[in-house]
Formats: sequence, structure tokens, C-alpha cells
Amino acid sequence: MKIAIVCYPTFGGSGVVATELGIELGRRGHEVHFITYSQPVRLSQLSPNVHYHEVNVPEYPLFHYQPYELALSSKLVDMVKLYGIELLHVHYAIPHAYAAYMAKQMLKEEGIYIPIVTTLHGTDITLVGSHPFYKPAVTFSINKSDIVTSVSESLKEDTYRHFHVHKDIHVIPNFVELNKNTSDPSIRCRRSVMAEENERIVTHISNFRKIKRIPDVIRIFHKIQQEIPSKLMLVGDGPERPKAEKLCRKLGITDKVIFFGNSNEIDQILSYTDLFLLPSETESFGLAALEAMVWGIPVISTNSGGLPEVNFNGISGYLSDVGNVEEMGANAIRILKDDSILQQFRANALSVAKQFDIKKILPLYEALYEEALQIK
Ligand code: GMT
Repeated sequence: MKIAIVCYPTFGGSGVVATELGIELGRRGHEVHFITYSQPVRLSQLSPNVHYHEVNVPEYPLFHYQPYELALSSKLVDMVKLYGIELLHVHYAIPHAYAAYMAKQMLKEEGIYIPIVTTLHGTDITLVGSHPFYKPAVTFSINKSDIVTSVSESLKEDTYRHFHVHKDIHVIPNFVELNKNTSDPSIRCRRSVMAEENERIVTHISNFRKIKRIPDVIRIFHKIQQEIPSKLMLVGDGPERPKAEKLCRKLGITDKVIFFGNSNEIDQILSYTDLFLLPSETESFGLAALEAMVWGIPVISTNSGGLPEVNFNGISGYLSDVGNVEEMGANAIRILKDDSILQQFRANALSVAKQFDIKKILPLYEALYEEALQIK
């Protein structure tokens, strides 16, 4: 199949999922065309099956906001015609589903039919999409997609709750690549950069937005380090970072916290990690937690949104109510204080992660692509 993938090319979960999906589709012999405003961060290597086309948005002083949707839909039209692309798979409804629909209509005028698969990722529904300023256009573009998927049951329910969507929504969970190489010597030797031999390593990865509740991450760690020698790795960047630095200073733990910013060394950091923290206000799925679990890392998370679909309470980690820092701290200590308990949680986390093996999940998308191609 010749598939165009539209996504945000950033470190955000939706872009990561779209990129990993495209790379794996390419490995399976499909021809994949990423169409976005810069090369996706996880797309390190282009190949005969994986291409990237940049959407250019020329600056013009008249425009207070540059019309990205217009440039994207024009680019989609051009690329579909040039490469004979058969299907558009757009990740994150805003504004991708809208731009795809416009492209589809333009192509129809020229006698070319192209189906649209839209994958809903979370904030396109919960935080941003349901805002009254966007809602009519988001509702319209979801309903006009040929096939709609969501990354969790929770997000599917949220979509029906927030929007008058009359389409079936297929739940296809996010996925991970298994077989991470923990014995890679270049990975092993760098643990000393992060912590002493006797210290546990606790990690959080996110875009440091309010929804991630970064102060809770720090307060949970503050409790952990009072009982267990440990270090906190904070990976990612965003608006909450200055506040996080300030809170570390206030709690007197700056020497125990490392801020990595946006890092391409996620696997290296995870390979040394003993516990992952994700105390978000909500997550449609929580890909960061799953990416940790594949390294056999237990997760302390909240129980909101789709998190219970990924992190199983008492098995791969623990789940608590949003803001219950006391309980999250106590559960973290319970896992970390005893080697045998930690090993049990590690094994469980990996076995739960195996349910989300990309090899199992990708055929679900392929089946929907086949279905989409039958729609005329
Ligand atoms: O977590 C974010 O804020 C980034 C956001 C995105 O759109 O890139 O992530 C969303 O999509 C991910 C991939 O499907 C999910 O794993 C995240 O849970 C979801 N974020 C939220 O729902 C807040």
C-alpha cells in the first residue's frame, strides 16, 4: 500500500506513535510518505520505503497566523498525485483531519478518490478539541473521516461524550517495539553519570505541561529519597520546567535531580531506571509509561483516562487518584525498598508491555487500511 502519514513531528506521543507506525509499515513493505512541517524526531533514517515531504508555510506579513492547514492540504494533493498515494492516515485530529478532508475534496474534483483514517490521540479531544472555538470543525472532520481510531477505550468514551460523533471508533492501543538491548555495553557504562551504585533511579518523561503535574513528580520523589538513596531523572521540556527547578531548590533536592531537557537518549536513560512516575491529571493512554515498561520498569501513575488500560494496579505498578502524592510516594517506596519485590514488578511490567507488541498491533491498522480502501 502507498500510505501518507500526517502527524506532529515532535517528541509528543502522537508524533512518536505515527513515526514508529510508519517505520514498521515500511519494514513490512508498504510505501510510507510522512507529510509534515519538519522531519519527525524519531525518524532517523529514510529508506526506499520511507519518505519525508516537508510542508512549507511561507511567511507573509498580512497573516497574523500563517495558514498551515491550507499549505498541508495543498501538499497532500500534490503528493497524492505525484506518488499515487492510496490512503491518508492522519494522527491528531487538529488540524490534520480537517486538512485531509479538504485534500480529499480537491482530489475528488480531479476524479481521484482517497480515503482518510484519523487516529485520535488525546488532547485533540479532551483539552484542545472540545474547546468551543474548535469543536464544530473537529466534530465535522471526525465525522468526515472514513475510519476513526482512538488509542484507548477511555478516549473513545471521551470522544462520544464531548462530540456529536456518529462514526464507529475503533480502539487500537499504542504499541512498543520489544527486545530492547539491555546488554549493549555502550549503554551500561554510563549509569555512573546518573547515580551512585547504591542509588535507585527514578525517571519521569514528558512535555512538562500542566497536565503532567510535574510538582507531584517532584513531591513523590522527595518522599522516596527520604527513605531510599535515589536520583530523579527528568526528561523533556516545557512550560512547567522553571517551576520544577524552583520546587527542587525549595525542597533542597537539586543535587538529586537531573534535568535532561529534550533528549534523544531515552533508551539509555530507561535502561538504568528502576521506577517510572506518571502522575498526570489525565492521559488518553500514557505511551511514556509503556515505553518504560518495555524496559521492565514498574510505573507509579494516576488512575485517570486510559492509564488503567496500560498500567495494571499491583502488577506492573500502582495507580492512585490524581494528586494523591502521599499514596504514590508510599507505593513507590514499597516497590523500591526490596530487591525481590522490585524484580517481581520488573518482570510483570515487561510481561504487560508484551501485550502491546508492535507486531501484534500493526496488523490491526493494516486491516483497517484494507477496509478503508474498499469504501468508495
Ligand atoms: O502527552 C501529551 O501531552 C502529548 C500528546 C500528543 O498528542 O502527542 O500525547 C497524547 O497522545 C499519546 C499517544 O497516543 C498518549 O500516549 C498520551 O497519553 C496523550 N496525552 C494525553 O492524553 C494528555
